[in-house]
Formats: sequence, C-alpha cells, structure tokens
Amino acid sequence: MSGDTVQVAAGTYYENITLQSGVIVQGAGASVTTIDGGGSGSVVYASNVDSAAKLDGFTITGSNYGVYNTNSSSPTITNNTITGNTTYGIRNTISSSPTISNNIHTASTTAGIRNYFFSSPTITNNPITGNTTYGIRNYSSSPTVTNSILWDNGQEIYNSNSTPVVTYSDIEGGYTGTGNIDTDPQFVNPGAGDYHLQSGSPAIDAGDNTAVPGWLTTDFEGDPRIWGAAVDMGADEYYVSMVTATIDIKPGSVPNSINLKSRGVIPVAILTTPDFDATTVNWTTVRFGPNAASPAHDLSDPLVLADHQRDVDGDGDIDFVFHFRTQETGIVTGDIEACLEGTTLGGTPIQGCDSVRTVPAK
Ligand SMILES: [Ca+2]
Ligand SMILES: [Ca+2]
Ligand SMILES: [Ca+2]
Ligand SMILES: [Ca+2]
Repeated sequence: MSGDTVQVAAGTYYENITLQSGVIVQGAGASVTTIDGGGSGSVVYASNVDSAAKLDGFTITGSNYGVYNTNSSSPTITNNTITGNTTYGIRNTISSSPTISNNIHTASTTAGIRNYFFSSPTITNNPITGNTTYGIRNYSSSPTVTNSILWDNGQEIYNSNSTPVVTYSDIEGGYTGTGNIDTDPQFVNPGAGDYHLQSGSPAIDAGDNTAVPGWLTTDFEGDPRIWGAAVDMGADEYYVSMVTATIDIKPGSVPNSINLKSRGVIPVAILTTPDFDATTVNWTTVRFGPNAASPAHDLSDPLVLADHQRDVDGDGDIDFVFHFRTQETGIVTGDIEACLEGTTLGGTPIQGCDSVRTVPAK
C-alpha cells in the first residue's frame, strides 16, 4: 500500500520484484542484500509508479535488465549496486524519469543506463564504470547528469536525438558542461568492486552541492553526503572521522601545573590505548595549545624519535611524548584545559585534551 515500507533482511533473493507507487523497498545495504533476477527479464520492474516509490540498498543483478522503468515511471533509486545484467543496468522508457542517486552501475553488457523515448532521469552522484558498450545511452531523451563519474565504459555517453545536461562530472575523454573534468577518478580497487575514492582523488570536493537532493544526507555507506569543501563526485564521500586520543600533559604528574613565566618546555604524552596506537602519529603534524605550537624537537633523527617513544604510564605499551615551548602554546592565566591535534601517518585526524592549572594563579 502507498506509504508502506517493505524492509528486506540481508541475504540473496532469487526473484523478480515490481515497484508500486508510494511504497519504499528498503534493503539492508547493497553489500549484504542481493536480488538476483535469475537470467531473463527484469530484476525490478516499474510501470507508471510515482516518485514516492523507492528502491534503496540492494545489489541488483543477474537478468537482462536490472531495473526497468516504463510508462511514465519516476521512482527514486538510491544506494544500490547495479551490476552484471546482460543488457542494461537501468532501462528507462516511454517518459520515465526516475531519480537515480548514490548508485554504482557496473558490468552491464550494453549500457549502465539506457534512456529511451522521452525519458529524462536525474542522475546524481553515480559512478558508471566498466560497462561493456556504453555508460549512458540516450535515444530521444535528455537526462540531467551531475556529480557523477563515467569512466572505463566502451563509450561513456552515446546520444541519438538527445541533449543530456552533464555538469560537475568526471567523464573519460571529456564532455561539455560546467565543472566537468577528465581525470582518472582513482577508485580504491574497482577490479574488486571497491569504488571508494582514494585520498588524492580529483573527484573529492569537485561536485555541485546544489544538485544533491535534500533527502540525500549520506553517501552510499552512511557517511555525511557533503563533507569538506564540497560534495564529491560518485557514490562515495571521502570522509575520515576524528579519533579522540588520550593525552597526558606532564606525564605522571597531577595537577598539570603550567608556569606561564617559564622559558622551558611542557611535556605532553599521547597514550597508547587498546583503541589507538600512539606511535602511528605523524609527529610533523602535531600541534598543541591555543596557538598551535609545533614540537620543540626535530624528531626526524631515529635516535631522537626513539627517545620520545616510550612507555610513560607503565602499562607495557609504547606512548609518544612531545615537548612544546611554554611561550609558544598560547596558554594564558586561568585556562583549565589544553588540547593537542594532529594526524596519523595514514592521515586520520586526532585530537586529545587534558586539564591544566596555570601558575602563578590569578
Ligand atoms: Ca567532499
Ligand atoms: Ca564514504
Ligand atoms: Ca599529567
Ligand atoms: Ca603506555
């Protein structure tokens, strides 16, 4: 019934399903929930359904057509992996204009997406890659393609009597439109089905925020959809969450008295815990206090580094000790806390705070 949500548990289902207006079909995620159409016809069929019909969180595979929209169907298709269909991943025909966001389209034989007879889907944040003949094939149709990646298809976009609008997308061989680029998107491992973006990908922050539908608040794996300077192209938003590190200002001493008149240094340890190995911190990135002081010592000499990596709290694991010049930290009279920031050697941001007591007290 309209307004219903059909929740589908993780698993592989050998069947063919039909979308209905107003009904949400919600899988447990494309990595764990597969619908295999069993060889012929369409895995998912939709005729004249409205935009409130939704298909979310599946791998759609194993038929001629992954999703077949016809007779003015405009369902919302999001967070799916549409792969290994022998003709088209998605076929839109006879004025069908679905909203297609955050899906991975790959390994279909004829095209990732086929638009036919006045079908103008809105295709946002989709990688379409590794389809044999075409990425998108248009006939008398004009889709809107934004924040998407068309790479390594036989031909990326084929038009017959069609004028698609393609912007803020990475198209192999180039394509006319604002914000388009033609640079290897640097997927992590497309051969193994991993379409995450590498840290240096040109697709990061290269999309158009205004094209992201308001309801699309996460990427294909649940990270914030818009992160950093702008939305990324493709289904993945490159996102690294902050790790909260445990630090000990003046290791072994409490309270952590800071003599603001001192010309000396303040030792600060990042402690190794079961969740975090302090020796993975990139010392060149570490900053401390309101003025973001850099470490007082150059730790590029392995002997000096070894002297700073030791077990300061006696729990048997190696911690990382830094020293910061008191005058560079920006700590002022009355401050009760100071924080350290940096990143690991792998680029994960870290932050940790500890209490301080300034002397002479006010
Ligand atoms: Ca971004
Ligand atoms: Ca992500
Ligand atoms: Ca302390
Ligand atoms: Ca330790």
